[in-house]
Amino acid sequence: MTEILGTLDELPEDYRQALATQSLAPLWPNLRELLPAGAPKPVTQVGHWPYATLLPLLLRAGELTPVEKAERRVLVLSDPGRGDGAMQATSTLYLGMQLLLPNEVAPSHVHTPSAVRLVVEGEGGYTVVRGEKLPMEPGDIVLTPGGLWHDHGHEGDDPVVWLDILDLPLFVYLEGSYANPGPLQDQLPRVDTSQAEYAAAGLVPSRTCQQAPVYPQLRFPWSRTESALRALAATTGTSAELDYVNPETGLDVLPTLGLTAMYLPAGTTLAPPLRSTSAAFHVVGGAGASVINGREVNWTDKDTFSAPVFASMTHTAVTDTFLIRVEDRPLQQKLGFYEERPQ
Ligand code: 1HN
Repeated sequence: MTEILGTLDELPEDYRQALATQSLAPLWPNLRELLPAGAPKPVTQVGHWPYATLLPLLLRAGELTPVEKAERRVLVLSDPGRGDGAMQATSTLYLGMQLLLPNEVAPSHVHTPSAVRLVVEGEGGYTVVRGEKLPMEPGDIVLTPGGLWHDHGHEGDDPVVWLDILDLPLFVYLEGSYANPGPLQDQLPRVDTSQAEYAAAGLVPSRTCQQAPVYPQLRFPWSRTESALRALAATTGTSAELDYVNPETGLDVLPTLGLTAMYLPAGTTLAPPLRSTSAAFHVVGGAGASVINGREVNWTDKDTFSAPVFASMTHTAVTDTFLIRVEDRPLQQKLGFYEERPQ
C-alpha cells in the first residue's frame, strides 16, 4: 500500500465529464481517503463545553423560545471539527443540553434513535417512559431506548438541565431516523419499579413463564452509582470504573451506546488505552485536566468534553472527581471491529 495512486487531475477533462454525466466516479483517486493506512483519520476534533458558559445561553433560550415552540429546548454540543452548527459531537454521538422550566411539559414522542439523559442540575424533573414515571435527580441516568414513547415534565421550582446523549448521527447516516408524536402518556400508579426489582446486584425478580422485558431498568440513580464507586475504590485504594449494564443480561444498557461511571480520587491520573470508539465525558463532580491528542482540557463540575476515535488521553483529578463516559463500543463490538491499543 505504498505506491502512489493516480489522481483525478491526471484524467482528461472530457473523461471526467463523461463519468460525471453518467453518475460514475473513479475509485482510485479516493481510495486512500476511504481507507487510510493503519488507523482512521477522524474528522471529529476534541470538544469542551464548560457549563459556566453554556448555562447562561441555555437559560436565554428559555426566555426566547417557549417549550411549545421548541418541542425540545436544547443547545447542541457541536463538533468543532465539522464546522458551525454540526448536529453531532462525534461521528456517532449526539450531545445536547436540554432545559425544562417549572411546570413545562415536553410532549410525548417515539423515535428510532436511542437516548440517554444524564441529569446535570435541578430537582423535580421527570421522564415518563412506557407509562412509568422516572424521577430525574442530578447525576441520574435515564434511558429512552429507540421505539419507546417518552415525555418529560417538571414539578420543581427551579430550572432542570440534563445532557441528552443519542446515537442520532448513526441513524441519520443510515437514513433510519424518524419520530412520531403522540398524546401525553397516561401514567401508571407506580414510580420507577426497577429500583425495587433490582435493589441488589445479583438478585433479579423470579419469573416463571414471563420473560424479562428487553429494557428492565431505565433509571440508574446517582446515589447508588456513587456509593458503588466509593465502595469499589475503597477495596483497592485507587480509582474505580463501573459499567452500566442490563441487570437481566449483564450486557450494555443500549444496543449502540455504552456508559461507564468513573471515580478518580484527588491526585489520580488515568492513561487509558487508545480505543477505536469516539467518546463523551461529563463531569458529575470534581475538577481536573485531561490531555487529549495533545490538547489540554481543564474541566470542572458539570462540564462536558469529547474525544475522537483512537485519541490518546490522560485524565488527572485535582479534586475528587466523578466522570461519566459514553462510547459507541457496543455498536463497534457488534460490527466486530472494536479495538484497544496501548498508549
Ligand atoms: C429527543 O427525543 C429528545 O426526548 C431530546 O428529550 C433531544 C435530539 C434529537 C432527536 C431526538 C427528548 C433529541 C431528541
